[in-house]
Amino acid sequence: MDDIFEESWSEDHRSGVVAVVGRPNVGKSTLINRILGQKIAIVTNKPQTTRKQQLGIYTEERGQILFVDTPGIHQPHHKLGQYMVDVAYEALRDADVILWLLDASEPPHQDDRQIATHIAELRGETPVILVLNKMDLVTADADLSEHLNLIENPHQVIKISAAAGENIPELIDYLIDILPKGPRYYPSDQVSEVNMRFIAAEIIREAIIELTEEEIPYTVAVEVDQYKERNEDLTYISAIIYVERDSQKGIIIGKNGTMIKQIGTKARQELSNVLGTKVYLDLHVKVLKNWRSDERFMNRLGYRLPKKDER
Ligand SMILES: Nc1nc2c(ncn2[C@@H]2O[C@H](COP(=O)(O)OP(=O)(O)OP(=O)(O)O)[C@@H](O)[C@H]2O)c(=O)[nH]1
Ligand SMILES: [Mg+2]
Repeated sequence: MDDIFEESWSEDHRSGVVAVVGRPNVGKSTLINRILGQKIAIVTNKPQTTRKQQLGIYTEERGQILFVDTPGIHQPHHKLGQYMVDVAYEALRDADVILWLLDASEPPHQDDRQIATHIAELRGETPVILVLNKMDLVTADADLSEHLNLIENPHQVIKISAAAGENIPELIDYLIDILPKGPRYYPSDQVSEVNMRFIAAEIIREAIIELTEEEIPYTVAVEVDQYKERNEDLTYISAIIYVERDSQKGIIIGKNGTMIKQIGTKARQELSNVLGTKVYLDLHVKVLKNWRSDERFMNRLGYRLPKKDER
């Protein structure tokens, strides 16, 4: 019998889907990692890090919250960007609760206003919790009225710091309170749905985003082509780093291979932390001309929305 049927929960148990949305870089992935106490999504200081919807499963006595991490909503410039924004709006539509994150340390952007408009259109009866993040960077006398006025009738407003872990239990309390009564959908020890290959590819992409500049972080896709647990203490991973042009390939490899070596070292350390084994990492770089504007290439790299009848 499946584990799920062996677990029991009280009659008052709550559960449901919470879509975590906001513009790029406001801290959505940081918040979900913080709540789960585990890294399920990569985080960088550059915008547009998350590219796909990612589920984070939080379970406790009172309920189970299915957090959906989404790509930052922005003005897209190519098909990949459009895909990312579509993913976020799709998540909004399917949610029991919308958690809208703002960066309290900066005035609202045009993108925030655009999101406000979309949420107003799409929310229907869905409660919206307005979350002001990065409060650790905000002085006590700061005027946040511009943020608070972005949306009418939020169900709750809460000020947090995802990075410092401030006010997170209060946020969880709010969520448990408004979620409908429902079962535990996943076993209590499961925190995500993604497989290790995907996590490995994302960690390699994270290292590249952190070590490169300008357009490079945005033009890179990573595909793990081999993932082998050689033994209890060693994982072998081989991955292909795709870029859009020959010049970008040159930058990723670097002079005498110095950049690719740095990327390998950084990614290997993080992979080792996350997997708890030593990691042997083999990286290759290939050019897929303008893949971000080519739907076939995007599909191949896993950037595709399921068709309506596949959902
Ligand atoms: N000071 C401070 N920094 C934070 C906080 N939360 C997140 N950050 C930083 O903000 C940056 C972006 O964080 P992410 O979690 O990647 O943001 P995101 O919203 O998932 O970004 P996208 O995936 O690009 O949409 C990182 O450098 C984080 O360390 C916070 O509460 N305080
Ligand atoms: Mg993210």
